[in-house]
Amino acid sequence: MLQLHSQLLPPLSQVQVLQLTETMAKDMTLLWGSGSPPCWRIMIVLEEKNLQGYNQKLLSFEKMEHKSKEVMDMNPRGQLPSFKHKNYVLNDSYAACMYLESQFSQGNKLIPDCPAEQALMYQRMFECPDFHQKMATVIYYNWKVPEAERHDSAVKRNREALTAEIKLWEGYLEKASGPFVAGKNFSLADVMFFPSVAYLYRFGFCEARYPKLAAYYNSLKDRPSIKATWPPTWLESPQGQDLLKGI
Ligand SMILES: N[C@@H](CCC(=O)N[C@@H](CS)C(=O)NCC(=O)O)C(=O)O
Repeated sequence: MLQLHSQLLPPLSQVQVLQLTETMAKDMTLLWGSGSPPCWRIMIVLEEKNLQGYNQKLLSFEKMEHKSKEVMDMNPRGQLPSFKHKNYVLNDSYAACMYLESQFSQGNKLIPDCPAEQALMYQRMFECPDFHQKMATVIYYNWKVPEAERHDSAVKRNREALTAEIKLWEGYLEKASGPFVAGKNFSLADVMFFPSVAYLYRFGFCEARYPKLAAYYNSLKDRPSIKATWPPTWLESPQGQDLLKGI
């Protein structure tokens, strides 16, 4: 991958850097859905790496556009995000974000060099699917489980599992050495974690009960990369559902 600051070449001007990053972004295509945390992760990384100007298409889950031929051709799982750089397909948000960070040196560095910081970053980053899964199990219970198969005991168990998971993260944030989930610097761990945290609040999670989580959410929601990629459907209708009230 082209290094922007090669020692053999004179330094590039701001305008040249912008032109180069624009050219790189033109080789990228993202098919995405509004409000989807995995889609949001890739969009945050693209902003952090100054890769604006990529080809993108907003598709509707309601209209089942994630099962359209255009998506299925790129992603046989029929899921969003579907992403490619040149002809390299990276449909999984973790794969795409790690690839972008390793291939593009410009913009913000999202994996720290310090071994201790890096270890914590990877640990938190790969714990995020646990958090996300437990939240999704509660939110999508009625949608996923047919009426005849629903049980109050399962709802209770799922909510308890989510509560325990949230307590774990509240504790992590309490012990963190900085404002980010893996310490002093914004990293891929935040890229993975923040969209799921925002999803919690979108679904009626109470800010007062977990002050560290609320502070984390409120401090990051105005970060430029996050603000620029805020789900458009959430902007259109700021009031979400209250499925997580009482958690
Ligand atoms: N592991 C994938 C998960 C992607 C995913 O679950 N996408 C959801 C939207 S958030 C989707 O497309 N669901 C529709 C379906 O599975 O049919 C990633 O992290 O990118």
